[in-house]
Amino acid sequence: MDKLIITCAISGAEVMKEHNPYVPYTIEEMVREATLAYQAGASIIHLHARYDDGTPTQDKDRYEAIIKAIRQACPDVIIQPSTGGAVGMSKEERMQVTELPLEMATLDCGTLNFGGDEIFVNTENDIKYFARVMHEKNIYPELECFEKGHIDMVLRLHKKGFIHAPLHFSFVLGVNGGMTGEPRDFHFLRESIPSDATYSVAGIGRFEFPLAKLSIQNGGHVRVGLEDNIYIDKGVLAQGNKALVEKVVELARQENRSIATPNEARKILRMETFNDENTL
Ligand code: KMH
Ligand code: ZN
Repeated sequence: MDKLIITCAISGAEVMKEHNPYVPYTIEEMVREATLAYQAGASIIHLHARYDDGTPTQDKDRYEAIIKAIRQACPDVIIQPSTGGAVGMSKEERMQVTELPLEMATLDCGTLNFGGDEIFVNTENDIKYFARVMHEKNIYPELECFEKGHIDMVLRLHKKGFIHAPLHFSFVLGVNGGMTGEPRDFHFLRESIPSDATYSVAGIGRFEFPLAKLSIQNGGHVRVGLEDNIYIDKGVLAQGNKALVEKVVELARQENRSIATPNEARKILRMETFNDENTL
């Protein structure tokens, strides 16, 4: 089994300090959360930029400042900005970040309800557009799938030449409007992707750690972080992203799975051709 790649989704676009005071807004807070997560074992930092008051933004200058500051503290970490942004942003707004020289970014692979009246819109043409821009700019796409139909979309667009290998999926399970994160959901998705594809699992809320354990046991990779879950235990707030990463490292230790460094993660994900020019 490959070593375990831990992604930490440190900030998100919807979770606020009112939910957990460790959610980072300022550049200094972003660096603190990223560095502690990296030191704990995360090799990929999934990043949503915020302004100092917590407002989510896809502004490329803000991303650039955050990425440069994180890179200074953690020189080899893989930084994966979001092209999903926050619900309601236009695709042009979301794509601004890809004007930067990026090694990796998310590519959201379908539309879904996102709680209450919110809809996270990713039409087929949007996905083709995001995939084309990222391919032209040599940005490695992490294929975010919130339900099985999104995997089918990836496989169809891959066959038609819009999405290119290597295929690395992220199953984001437990969004209020997407697929839940029960073991049968995990197995269904895992069995739905090509055998040479890689995958990571992000369980939302209470699904975070049970899914992390299943993925560790089955050879998948894991995403945790305050974007997905603010609790370390039922009703107990996590004291930052570090605590969530540490809990996954302990689960991996129990399952005899060692943790990948960023460079090992690059090899496992077949990213070698993506990382030469694309780092700030
Ligand atoms: N904030 C969500 C609406 C991504 O990062 O690409 C979308 C999201 C997905 O978080
Ligand atoms: Zn995200």
